[in-house]
Amino acid sequence: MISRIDLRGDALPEGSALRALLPRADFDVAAALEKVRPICEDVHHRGDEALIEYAERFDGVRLDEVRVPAEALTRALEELDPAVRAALEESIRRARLVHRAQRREAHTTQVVPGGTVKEKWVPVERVGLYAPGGRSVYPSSVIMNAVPAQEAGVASVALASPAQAEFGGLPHPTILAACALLGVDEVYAAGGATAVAMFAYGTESCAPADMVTGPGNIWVAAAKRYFTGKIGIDTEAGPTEIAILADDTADPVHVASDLISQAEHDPLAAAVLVTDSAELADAVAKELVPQVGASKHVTDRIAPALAGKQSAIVLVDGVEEGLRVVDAYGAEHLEIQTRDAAAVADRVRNAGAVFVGPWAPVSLGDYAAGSNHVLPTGGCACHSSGLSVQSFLRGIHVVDYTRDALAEVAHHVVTLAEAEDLPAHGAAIKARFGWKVPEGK
Ligand code: HSO
Ligand code: ZN
Repeated sequence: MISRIDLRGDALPEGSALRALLPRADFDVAAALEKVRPICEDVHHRGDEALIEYAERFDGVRLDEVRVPAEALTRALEELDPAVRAALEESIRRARLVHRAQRREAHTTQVVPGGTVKEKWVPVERVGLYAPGGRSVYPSSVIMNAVPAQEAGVASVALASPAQAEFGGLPHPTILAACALLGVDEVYAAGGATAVAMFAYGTESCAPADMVTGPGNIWVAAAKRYFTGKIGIDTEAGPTEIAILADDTADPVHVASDLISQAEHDPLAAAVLVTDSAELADAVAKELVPQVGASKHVTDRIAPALAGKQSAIVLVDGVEEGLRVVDAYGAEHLEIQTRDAAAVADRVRNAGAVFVGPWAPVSLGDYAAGSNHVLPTGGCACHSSGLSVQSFLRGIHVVDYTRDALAEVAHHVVTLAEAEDLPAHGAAIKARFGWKVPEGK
């Protein structure tokens, strides 16, 4: 059901050599890029008409308009199961607590008397959020995208999600209800690459956005890559990953259920257990069998995800070596189920989010820890962070110098300009002082 990689005995290799020993799914965004290019350009040139045609082709439903009417949002909220509503509200409340604390204050540094650099934080003006449809109807992801954007102060937040034939061409009602709870009232029925193109270029009914975020399949990732440089994007989301660093104190029942929980997302999802306990490895492998058998999405997702080359049980000599392995892997989600889990978690350098000890499973973070669940995958945790208020802010340096403060450093600026053979740069300084370089202090 799940393969094993035995890294015990020999010293572990360093960096990329170690990473090469670890399992990972193929997720070839570059190949998909070629296919999404004509679709994005079609949306560019034909706007809403193209969106309506693609909804008919990909989602099997003919739309009158792509913008979702306000009444549909109100109705979706009225018809929402009260238990789901209460859970979404609690999830929103907790996410707001955590993300509000991420707001940034302007900070001014006095470099010299009369010379300051202020860093001010300005939200992106308009953001397009994407929520997938099909097998991944995740109102929780609407929360994880909308809350940081709103807490950052983004003035205009719109959302797109695929048209669903069974709901008369509207996006899924739970997505609409989540939008209503969040106060996102500008919603479009558009899916995949076409939705990203709609936000990037704008159409008759949708104004262009400065940034697009949100999870999606390979087509969404490819479209985001296509627009990189034109608009802002969050990190390209690949298939979900869970890594668990565990020792002999971990409960194999919990470890197995947590591995399965993320395998449930996708046949390409990765579930990786790193342990120094051969007993735990055996117990987890054994425990997976009945738990997988009892789960709902066995054949289409869980079994292929666990059996895929991206998933494995990795045996290491100790927790120390285990830490090196999980750092080399850079998981989207990393659980620490060891003795002194908090101390071990403190030493982790590469992970999208870390879950400490037996009572913080990834499922908690997916829905209601307050943390964000839009996290870097595919090893991108080595250089990127999950979605946060910061993702929607731009830091702008505001430079303010007096005459004396400029005079003090003018000779250095002129010297560097000459060293770079850019005398006009120096001249811009000299012009202010009668074409002479003031004597520095
Ligand atoms: N684990 C997914 C997010 C999610 N889980 C949504 C449930 N719903 C990626 O972090
Ligand atoms: Zn999940």
